Amino acid sequence: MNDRYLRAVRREPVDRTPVWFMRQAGRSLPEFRAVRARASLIEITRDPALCAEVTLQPVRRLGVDAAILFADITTPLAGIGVAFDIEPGVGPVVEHPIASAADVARLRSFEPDEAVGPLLEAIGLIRAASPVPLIGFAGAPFTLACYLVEGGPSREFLRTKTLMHAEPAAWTALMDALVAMTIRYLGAQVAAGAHAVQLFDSWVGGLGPRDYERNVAPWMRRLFAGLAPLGVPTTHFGVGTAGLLGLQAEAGGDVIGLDWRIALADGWAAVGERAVQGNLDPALLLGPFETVAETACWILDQAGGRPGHIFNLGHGVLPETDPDDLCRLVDLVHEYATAPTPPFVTGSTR
Ligand code: 1CP
Repeated sequence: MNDRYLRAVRREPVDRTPVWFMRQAGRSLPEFRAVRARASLIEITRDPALCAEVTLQPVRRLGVDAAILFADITTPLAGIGVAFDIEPGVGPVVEHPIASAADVARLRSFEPDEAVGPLLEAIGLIRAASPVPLIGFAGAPFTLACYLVEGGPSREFLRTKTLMHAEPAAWTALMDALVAMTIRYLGAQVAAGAHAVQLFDSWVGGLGPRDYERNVAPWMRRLFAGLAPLGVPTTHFGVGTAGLLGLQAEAGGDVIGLDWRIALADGWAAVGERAVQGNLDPALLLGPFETVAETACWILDQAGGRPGHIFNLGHGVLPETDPDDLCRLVDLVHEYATAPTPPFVTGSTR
């Protein structure tokens, strides 16, 4: 197996910088769209062979160094008794949003085999067939809470923030339930064969550092402590988190995800002795490839061949992205010389 990804996560030297893309399965791939024409996202996650197939599609086409399990962050929620649907063009919509401690008290405990049996079976199939490591994943508790409390996608997360501040007991109970669910969910993914796991805290950048430290970091700490016995590397990812990186790193994760709003060298300095993942703006892939190439080199220059850089976008692949450009980007990252260079100064160009 190509273990570049796992080596970089452990900050060991690599022959080439590993690269994979968040949301690489689905979205921009025509072969995914062909599957999606006959099966919904939820149906795919309940069909082991189909789920394995769409997970491996980008590995075959793009030549990336890791696979990410095809599922959604909302996938485990049915297992704690949350009724939701994924609406085309919208995203996850929860039938009865959580508004009180009584709503939280109605959540059930998560039984992996019952809740996501076919998905766990898919992991076994992927593990047997994949030439690269498989990354399992889950939504982080704050980001899941955003969907559960808002009832669907939101920009400001006002209900979520209000619950956090006005109903601290409900917030505590909700975080507690989501941490417990996520430890069991990721534990089952690892037992089924996932080589590493990533927590997507996609919306946590909406919080200020004080709120993060008080109302999210303790739960992330507890979550990472609960994952430690699994013995697999963990990635802690967020968007818009330039002001939170130090706190996120302190909360946990072998790898910290960086988005494009901070230069990679500055983000790396903020997280200290960790591996980092990132951080090309996915929007660049909608423009000329020259700009993608130039910016990718700028990012790789900042990593400067230091062990522990996993190349990725700063957030997910956009649906309009041309898969051929993703192939070219993978080749560029792999062909880039990774010999260590003198310390990088932000702003230098190649
Ligand atoms: O694309 C892949 O690699 C496949 C696996 C995958 C992953 C890793 C899907 C399938 N969803 C996710 C994670 C996910 N889902 C995140 C975290 C990563 C990120 O920030 O992008 C988040 C926030 C979601 C929630 C979600 N699911 C949204 C966003 C809505 C919002 O709040 O703006 C949407 C549109 C979905 C639906 C969804 N999930 C996945 C697919 C392929 C789709 C499209 C719908 C469909 O095909 O039915």
